Amino acid sequence: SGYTIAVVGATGAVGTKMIQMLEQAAFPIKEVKLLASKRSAGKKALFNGKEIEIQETTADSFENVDIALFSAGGSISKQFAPEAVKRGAVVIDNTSAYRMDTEVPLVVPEVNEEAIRSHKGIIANPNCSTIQMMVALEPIRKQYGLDRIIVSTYQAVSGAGVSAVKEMKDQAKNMLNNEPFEAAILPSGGDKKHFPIAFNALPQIDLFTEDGYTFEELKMINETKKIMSNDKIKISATCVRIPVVSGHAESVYIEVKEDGASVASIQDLLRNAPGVELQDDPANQIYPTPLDAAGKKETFVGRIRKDRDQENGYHMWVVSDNLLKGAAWNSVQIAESLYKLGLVKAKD
Ligand code: A2P
Ligand code: 11C
Repeated sequence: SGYTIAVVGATGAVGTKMIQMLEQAAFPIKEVKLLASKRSAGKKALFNGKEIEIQETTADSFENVDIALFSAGGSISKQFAPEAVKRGAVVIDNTSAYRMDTEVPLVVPEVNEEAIRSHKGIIANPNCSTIQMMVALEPIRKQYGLDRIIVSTYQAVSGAGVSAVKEMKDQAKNMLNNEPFEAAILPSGGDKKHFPIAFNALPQIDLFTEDGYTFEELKMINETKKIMSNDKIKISATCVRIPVVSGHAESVYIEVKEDGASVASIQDLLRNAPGVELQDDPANQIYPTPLDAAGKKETFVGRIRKDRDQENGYHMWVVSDNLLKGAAWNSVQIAESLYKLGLVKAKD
């Protein structure tokens, strides 16, 4: 007995990690269905050492499924999430398709687990760069309140999928060998121009909107307000892609509302916060890096400093594996919360 779980996008950068994270989930699993496009049908993947055949995603794939984890792009979620819900599954969607829908809870379990109680079939997993910032800032918000957030990101290429990582590695190899290289994916598959990411930094993630912000930046802004249930937080973001495979890093500046904060008190809060590991000892060169964070589920925080001019201003450096806490692990944690709160009964 246990849940029947579907993974949609099981061959992708996030989907393959979802399979690994499900192996560590704190709920009983009866069966895992691995779904992708027709191109992958018949390929095999391992779950707990057992080979499972990947199937093409169709509406009927969701018969008897209890929980469906989606990470195959927004249009696939739009097409199939309602089909899964119609068949009685709870959908945990890792795309941006439903995040700002007022009917859909947007959840980081360390921050707003209780929001899943109001789900109507779909629960949204926030954008990776938003999630790790929420994990780091919620303990500070709870204690001192937050007036303003200014964040600049240094985002890994795996956030753009398996093919973008391959393109970066090919570019790097060719550049080192003085051979011609191609750029066809980044900064955004949907935009007109493409630039190399190897040995570069691209100040564009996703497409530009009318006012000069990218969609990735607007995701960080709008999702933060929704997750923290506070439209009044002042927040601005600059999102940059750097040639790292996995692990998003963020320089985060905050202004707290209440008096009494200090570097030491913020360090104490984060030392005891769920999902956070404090790595903050500059004298011994201890601070988080993407290479260290890759493969781990925690959000790492270091370089906590007081602003030199602004009385209530603090700076910090926040790093987490974008494919784990930023995506697959947060999705599986939401499934754990559904189980823990008794919100999904296995169908048989
Ligand atoms: P496939 O490998 O069969 O194309 P990434 O985010 O790494 O680019 O991965 C995208 C994921 O979305 C892959 O698992 C991919 O499967 C899946 N996908 C793409 N198109 C479809 C589709 N039409 N139906 C279901 N899954 C899809
Ligand atoms: C990136 N944050 O690093 C993006 C990937 O809304 O789920 C995730 C996009 C999303 O490129």
